[in-house]
Amino acid sequence: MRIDIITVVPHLLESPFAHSIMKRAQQKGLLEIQVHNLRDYTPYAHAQVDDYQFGGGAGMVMMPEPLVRAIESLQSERSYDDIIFMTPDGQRFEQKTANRLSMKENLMILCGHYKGIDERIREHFVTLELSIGDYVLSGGELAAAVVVDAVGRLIPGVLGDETSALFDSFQDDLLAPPVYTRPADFRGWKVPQELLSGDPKIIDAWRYEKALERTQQRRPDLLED
Ligand code: 6GU
Repeated sequence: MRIDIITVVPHLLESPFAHSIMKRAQQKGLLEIQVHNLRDYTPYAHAQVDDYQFGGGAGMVMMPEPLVRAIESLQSERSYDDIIFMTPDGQRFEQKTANRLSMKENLMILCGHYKGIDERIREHFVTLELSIGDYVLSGGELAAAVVVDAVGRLIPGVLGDETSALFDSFQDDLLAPPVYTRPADFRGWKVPQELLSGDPKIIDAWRYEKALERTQQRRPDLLED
């Protein structure tokens, strides 16, 4: 999968993909992430990319021309399955969306800044608008990093143990069960006997029961449908 990200703050997106699983995904050739500075595409003086909004009001709006130049320049190289705009008024990004996006070949992500982007870009280019939750971030970059991480780790071969994503919280509408590591007795706090039993049936049953219990306690809404 290839993901192109357009932003006015490319530095914000350096570290999130340079470590851990995202780094390994790129090294394995399973994921290519290209971050593009919107200012490289503007025809205006002083690398201007935003302007006052028509009708007045506080906050600048990202101008259409630099965005269209960036988008069309990328589109001339390959076709995109989705052009995603990160925005707090978008559809809520959930595991189901991550699963669906992980099967795509080429994704483009636009990061909004300031008051947002000119509406005509949303109408004519954007195919999917995503929010990562009901709170406002200063820009779409951190939200884009969240989406790329959640999607990237689902690409087949990215996670070392192919089955491990299957046990994630939310993957089956259940929260993950508790986990333990050595020592089996830490300060007198003991690891549940079931996990030490060595019997896969006992272990699986215990994990399922705890996942269900935890979901009932913390997120009963997940069990409703
Ligand atoms: Cl995608 N962008 C911004 N600026 N704020 C957000 C968001 C996105 N999702 C939640 N809050």
